[in-house]
Amino acid sequence: RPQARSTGERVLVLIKPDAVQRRLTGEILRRIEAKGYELVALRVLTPDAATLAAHYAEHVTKPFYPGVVDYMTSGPVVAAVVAGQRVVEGVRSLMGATDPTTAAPGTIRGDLGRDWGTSAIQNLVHGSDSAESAAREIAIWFPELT
Ligand code: RTP
Ligand code: MG
Repeated sequence: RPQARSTGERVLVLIKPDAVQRRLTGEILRRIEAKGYELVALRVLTPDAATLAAHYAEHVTKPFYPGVVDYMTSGPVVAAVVAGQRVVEGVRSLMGATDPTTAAPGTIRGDLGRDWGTSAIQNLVHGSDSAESAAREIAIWFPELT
């Protein structure tokens, strides 16, 4: 069967429900590929509460977490494993700041984000924030890769 070629650093990317609904999947993957990163795995699914609780373990007790669950279960997401040199930092840089209203122009969130005024920040994408987070998150979304 086909094998992922990639060696080296990997990151988990989620294209969140607002981005999928707004037909931004191609544009977001285009930016990731244009930067030179390699797509290693790709899946479309609507996350369940257990998957989100594992993924957002550091946030489950925060006041905004119920809004995150409503947001993230509102429709399908695209989950991807992306590889490349210093890809964790690189994808964070491509995404921009958490809140699209302050994310810099030129970033995914800065260029494409909208302020919906909802209970969770709807910011189009997720990218793991460290190599350790990436390994943990890839095991959640792509158990077959680990
Ligand atoms: P992500 O984990 O999704 O890549 O985003 P991030 O690191 O930039 O932000 P983080 O602090 O990890 O927050 C995770 C996600 O929770 C939602 N959020 N809402 N105050 C709020 O309403 C609030 N704060 C965070 C966002 O969807 C954020 O991406
Ligand atoms: Mg985060």
